[in-house]
Amino acid sequence: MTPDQTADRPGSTHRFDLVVAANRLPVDRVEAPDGSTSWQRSPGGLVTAMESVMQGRDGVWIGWSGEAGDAPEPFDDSGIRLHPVALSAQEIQHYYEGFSNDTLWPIYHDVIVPAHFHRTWWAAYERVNRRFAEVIAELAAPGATVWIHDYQLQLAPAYVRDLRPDVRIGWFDHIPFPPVELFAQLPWRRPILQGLLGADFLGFQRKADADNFVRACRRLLDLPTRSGQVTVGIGDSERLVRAAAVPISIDVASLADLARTPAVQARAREIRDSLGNPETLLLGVDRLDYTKGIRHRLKAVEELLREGRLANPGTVFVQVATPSRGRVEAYRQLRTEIERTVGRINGEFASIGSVVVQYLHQSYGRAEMAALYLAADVMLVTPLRDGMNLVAKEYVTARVDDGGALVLSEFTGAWHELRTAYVTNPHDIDGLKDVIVAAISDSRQVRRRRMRAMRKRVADHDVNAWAGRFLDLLARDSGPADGSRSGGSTTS
Ligand code: GDG
Repeated sequence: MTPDQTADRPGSTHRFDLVVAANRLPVDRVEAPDGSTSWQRSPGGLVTAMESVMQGRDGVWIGWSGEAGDAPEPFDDSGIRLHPVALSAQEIQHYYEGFSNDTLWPIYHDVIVPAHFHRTWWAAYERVNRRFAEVIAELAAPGATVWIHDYQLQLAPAYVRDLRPDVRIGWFDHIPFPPVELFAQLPWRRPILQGLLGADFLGFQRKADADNFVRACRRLLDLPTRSGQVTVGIGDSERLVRAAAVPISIDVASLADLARTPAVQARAREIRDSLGNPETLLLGVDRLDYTKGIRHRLKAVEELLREGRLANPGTVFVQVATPSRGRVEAYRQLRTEIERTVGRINGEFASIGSVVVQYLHQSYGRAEMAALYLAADVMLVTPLRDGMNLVAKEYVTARVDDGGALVLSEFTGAWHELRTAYVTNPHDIDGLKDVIVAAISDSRQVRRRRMRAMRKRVADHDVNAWAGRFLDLLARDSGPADGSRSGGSTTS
């Protein structure tokens, strides 16, 4: 979409009933061969979910465009008003790559790699959160609903409340919320909690994440808490902040429809053909991130090959590792390590014309992803820690044939819903190997039964249900702080 399509949109004085704020806008600027540029929708269920709730509701989405420097003018895309927020090149380094991805991300994912603390990064994080809050305050209609997303914007709820006490503020955490023992390492632990407590309602992927947040408020701020709620302020300014699990999902209908198209079905067969029609096609699809357990997965496959429990020819492991955060050192190191391991495995076990590990450091379109899901006999989702993991939900949804098998780490949010997956602790390499073998060798009936149960669960809890539930919980009256009326529900 281009900015000129905003011509018939409300002018700059228009205020919106629903204001969504996320670090990124749901679009990327793409350049055509002739040098002209346009905006393209980023893939992902969040955009679809927001589209369905925003289109009927006079909504605006506030976020960074993905490029350094001045923000483009606000514009429309698929009926959603998009309002870019500017980030300088240094703010991208300090607020985004630094504080968000090299301080918070490791702390919130069990410190799988060490977190780095820099006061200059924190200053940028505060500044950018304040900038987002100012735009939110400017664009929100009286009494509007404000929905802020994720760990990059934890201070914005309190800043918005200061500027606009009339609006209702929700925040959703896409990643885990860490146990207080890890969270307490953050030099800025108190202002972060105070920032979040500006919200009326906080949504998390799992009940354990909501509980971790509430416990941190009790331990680090000394606030009165009970299950799923924190009391802030005193006297007339006393209010309840509610915290509950609202697990995110995917756009089930559109992915299942895509997987049923003849083109995608044919492409799935073509993928298998081009790999030499292996007996077993294993698949991994992840952003190249140390939280995803790609190294553990490769180690398990390597050992299975060495032990002869998997054989080449006969087995192919396709690992799509989408490029991610390549300017953060821990991600560069991980990439080097993974590529070295893939080379070693292929060096030892491949033969001319048949690699064992097909490693693809690339991004693919939705149709290609659906075809890969349909082609795979076993999907390996083995994160060491993951808020939800949408790939697991996408895989089962794409299996419109009830085929395939899902190996799923117990450290994902998805495991709390997909209980008939082949569960694994990815740190236990021997256990992971046994689970992979079981997923390959169980009878067709057993695998289909497991797959059907997971497909039903995801179909009954799609992304629209998620967005609807979040907004319902946000809209609910908190009730008096003495707890005589209950706040939001907490589910696992
Ligand atoms: C965070 C949390 C939580 C990946 N490669 C391609 C591609 N993808 C898509 C997948 C999936 C999405 O990206 C990745 O989502 P995940 O949930 O697996 O992981 P994160 O990016 O870490 O997301 C996570 C999520 O937020 C939502 O709350 O589940 O726990 O970490 O949709 O399909 N899509 C396309 N081409 C690719 O190459 N089209």
